[in-house]
Amino acid sequence: MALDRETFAQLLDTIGRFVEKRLIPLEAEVSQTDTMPPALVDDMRALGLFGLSIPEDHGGLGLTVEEEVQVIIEFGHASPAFRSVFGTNNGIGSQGIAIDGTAAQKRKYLPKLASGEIIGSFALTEADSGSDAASLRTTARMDGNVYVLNGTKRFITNAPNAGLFTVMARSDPDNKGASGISAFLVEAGTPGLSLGPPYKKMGQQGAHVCDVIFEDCRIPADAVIGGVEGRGFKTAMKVLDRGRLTISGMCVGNAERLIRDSLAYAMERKQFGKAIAEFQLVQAMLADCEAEVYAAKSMVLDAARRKDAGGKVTKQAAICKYFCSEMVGRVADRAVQIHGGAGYMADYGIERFYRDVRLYRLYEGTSQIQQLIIAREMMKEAAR
Ligand code: COS
Repeated sequence: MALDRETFAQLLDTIGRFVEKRLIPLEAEVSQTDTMPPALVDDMRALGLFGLSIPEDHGGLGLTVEEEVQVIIEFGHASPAFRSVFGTNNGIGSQGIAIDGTAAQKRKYLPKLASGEIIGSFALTEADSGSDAASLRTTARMDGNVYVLNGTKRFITNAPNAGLFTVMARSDPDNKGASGISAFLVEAGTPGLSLGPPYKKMGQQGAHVCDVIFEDCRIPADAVIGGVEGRGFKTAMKVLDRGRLTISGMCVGNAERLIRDSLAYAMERKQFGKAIAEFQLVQAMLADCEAEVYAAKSMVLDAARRKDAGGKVTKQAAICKYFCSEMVGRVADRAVQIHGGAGYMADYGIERFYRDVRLYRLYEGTSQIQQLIIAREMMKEAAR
């Protein structure tokens, strides 16, 4: 543990109160306005939330993965859009640097990401390269002592607010495979970098996504993460291994919230002369939710501990992402069912969560990609 038990318990307690008192009351407003109140973002900065995972010597809290997952589960008790404000700074928007960056890159960017002075964003996906990430076509051509980027990145989370992009691009045009890809650090405002309009999404209003366009965008040679070409795909995969654990934590937190709301509703709502929670068919739905979230929480904490112990968790991270994202989808569906007509009405917030959690089965690798990774890792283990 990076923090002593008492300090970490205090942190969790502070975050729990922040979620209950500040975030939950704002859920409907943020969803309706699609805007995050700037004062709330300032409070998140003051709490250190942008630097949960960033090492202490670079200005972050330096939490272990297990601690970070516990914090994220707490955050999952509120709408996912809130976590998205600082999610990329702790995850895909900073981890490329934290894992594979040079000492100079870490010194230059991690403190600003940890404080929330800048927002980090991860640009991997393209129009024709989603699940097949290694087929990406954005190019990084060397011209004298600079790289020239050309291409369009699609559906990039937090891009509208980002100050720094981790961009995967093909630095070796003759190499169409994973080893032809490098990861670059590109600052917002660099000439040749522009943004598409924000997408209208199914859910998670308040979190913003757009395309990132590179047209003859010239960046210095030392913008390659780690200073070595050809390692960008592996950097991206390592970043995703970690990211998939924190998403799993969000799934657990969201499921806990949905169970809490569904149980409260079922114990209060009366039909046929008694609370609907007294009916065994409703109890079955509640029990299935509780059993599944217990399994999900146990597995993500186990995988996080394995990662903290230095193990490779590619398979475990994929298992967690697969199970937890599918689990919260089932829990959200049952939550609507338990709430009946009220579950379908926007006033109760349940239908909003139902839409919000749908994303978990898609981003940072679809459920089908997680299945593929799990089976591949099983075969590798068997062959050893
Ligand atoms: N950690 C470290 N290295 C990894 C790795 C990981 N988790 N996963 C793969 N690699 C390495 C492999 O070992 C291989 O290296 P060698 O050539 O030295 O052996 C290299 O990366 C290429 O890997 P692989 O051959 O497995 O690549 P594939 O093109 O077959 O695809 C999948 C791998 C499908 C797993 C990958 O494309 C993927 O995760 N797709 C989903 C992308 C995604 O999540 N997109 C969401 C966008 S971010 S919101």
